[in-house]
Amino acid sequence: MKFSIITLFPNLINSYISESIIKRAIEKNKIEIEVLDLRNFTNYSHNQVDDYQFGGGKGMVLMVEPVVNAIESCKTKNSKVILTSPQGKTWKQNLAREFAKNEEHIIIICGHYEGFDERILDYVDLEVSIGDYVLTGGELASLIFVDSITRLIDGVIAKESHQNDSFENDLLDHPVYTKPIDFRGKKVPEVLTSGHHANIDKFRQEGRLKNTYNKRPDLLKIDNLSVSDLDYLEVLKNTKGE
Ligand code: 6GU
Repeated sequence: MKFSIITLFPNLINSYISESIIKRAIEKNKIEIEVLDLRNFTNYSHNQVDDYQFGGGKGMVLMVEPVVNAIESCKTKNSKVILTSPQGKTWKQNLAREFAKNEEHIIIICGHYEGFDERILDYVDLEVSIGDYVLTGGELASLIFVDSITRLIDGVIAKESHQNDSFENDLLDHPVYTKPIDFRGKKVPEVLTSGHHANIDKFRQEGRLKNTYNKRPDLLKIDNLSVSDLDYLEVLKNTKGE
């Protein structure tokens, strides 16, 4: 998977991708990240990339020309062009999964300033937001796209690590514990140290249901649940999630 990130702040991107799992994914050739400095693609003097909006109004607007030049410098017939914007479709785990599975080159344009010239949208496949709030720029959002897609690419992290992720199967993940077994009287549930795998599986599935019921009931989709899941949900309803 190749990512091309078009940004006014290449250092922000380079700093994040030079650490941890993303760094390792690059070293293992699972992904390639190309960082394109938008200022290198303008034909205006003083590396200008933004200007006032026609019609009046506050704030600077990203100009169409440098953005389109940057896209055209790296686009091939297999590229998907994403624009970061609070007006976009909300990024979700299922979108990350689709991109990880189907795409080979993702171009991400980091929006900035008050907005972007509307004509940029003609060169974009998908406008994406990371949530209902406004950021100063698209760099954090672009890193979120790269990160959430990369960890789903084969060989980046162990498969088992994301099969049970929150949002897989529309449930949050179950609680997990590590040593010590007793922390100030708070004990690790005994079943987890029992070695009884069927009981552990049951405990974990109930943990997923309980977490989702208590923290994100909006995610619970009855159609996706088994009969025993539904039975346990009834228990949760009767005990108010305890
Ligand atoms: Cl992708 N960009 C900006 N600038 N603000 C946002 C966003 C993106 N997603 C939510 N807010």
